[in-house]
Amino acid sequence: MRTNRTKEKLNSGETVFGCFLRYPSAALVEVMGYQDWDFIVFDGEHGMVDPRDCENMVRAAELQDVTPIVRVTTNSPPVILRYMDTGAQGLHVPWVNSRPEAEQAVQSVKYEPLGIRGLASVRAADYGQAIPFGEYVTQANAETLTVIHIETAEAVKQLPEILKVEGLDVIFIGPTDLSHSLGVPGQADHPTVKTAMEQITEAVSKTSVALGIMVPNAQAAQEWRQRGASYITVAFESMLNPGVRQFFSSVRQ
Ligand code: 3PY
Ligand code: MG
Repeated sequence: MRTNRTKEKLNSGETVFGCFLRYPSAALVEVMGYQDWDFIVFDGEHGMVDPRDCENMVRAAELQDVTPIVRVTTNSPPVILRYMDTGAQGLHVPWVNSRPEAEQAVQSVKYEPLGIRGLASVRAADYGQAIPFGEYVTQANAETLTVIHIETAEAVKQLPEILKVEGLDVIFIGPTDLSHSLGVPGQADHPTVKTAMEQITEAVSKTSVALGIMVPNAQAAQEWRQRGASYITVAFESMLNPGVRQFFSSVRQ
């Protein structure tokens, strides 16, 4: 099984950068593999990525040595299983609002004795062709990365309890859903949202769990890096848009 380079970097204190991709395209992952991302998040929540697409996108990511991570729609073990079986090395679980939900997320990613993930000769296990199951299980438990989204008012309230769960690698702030939950949809800069984010940042800083966030641009990435975030993501569209706009502002004068 491959080393999870994103997890390795995070564990050695480095900051990692990733991109959310909602389009089910292995070719696009291959192209992005030339762009120096640490990881790409294949989006099965707000994107069209189903398990079959995910498997091909994972292949492209492996080709390019980018860590393949997936975001699922729901915190459900059978749903998570289908995506993790493709060989994705990490999982984003949206809308985690309580300690039991956080436990369920970790348990869906890990095999015995850490979790309940179903075991079979799937792609993640090299189809049972490479190493004995026992060794694979140990490696998979060590290499997989569990990221949970804290993106509701309830989750912020429950965060001290959520942080007691063993096996969480990243607490991820979802600014858009958080603003929505706090009654100011889309206003990630609203004081109420900022206060909630501050609470999350402070609670996570007292633990060994990494802080992650979605940012709109490089300036916000730098700001969040200074505030202690080490798992920083952007959306594919926020990268594409400035380049295209700049092109047209130069050529259509
Ligand atoms: C949010 O902002 O709600 C997210 O989930 C970002 O990925
Ligand atoms: Mg969200």
